[in-house]
Amino acid sequence: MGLGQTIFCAYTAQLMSDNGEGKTGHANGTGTGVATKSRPKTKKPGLYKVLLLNDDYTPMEFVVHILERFFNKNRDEAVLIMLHVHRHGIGICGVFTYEVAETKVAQVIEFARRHQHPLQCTMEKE
Ligand code: TYC
Repeated sequence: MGLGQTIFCAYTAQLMSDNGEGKTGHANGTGTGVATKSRPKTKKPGLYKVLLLNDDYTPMEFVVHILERFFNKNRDEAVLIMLHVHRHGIGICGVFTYEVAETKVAQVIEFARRHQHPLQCTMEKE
């Protein structure tokens, strides 16, 4: 399923012509019908926190850059999040739908790997 998923639930998708009473509808031959409706049923997507993990080697400035680049944080927000992770061991970068969170985690890990930093990132259901 994709993002912003909508499930259409046709809960009364029956037609009178199928109900054994003939095409006129009722067996008494009045030619009346029964109104039927399909109700679009929406389902909220599950949300996932993307978490950054502390380590002893990744430079603080690199983590700040990650938060600006992949999580659209301004400098001050990025520094606060980085320091929170540095002090507490783990911190939230953002909350996203499953596929977006998965993509962010992969982007962060790959970007860190390319720069030879051990920075780790994971996701967790809200
Ligand atoms: N602890 C690192 C240091 O002192 C900085 C750091 C912060 C690393 C946050 C990872 O997710 C992290 N250089």
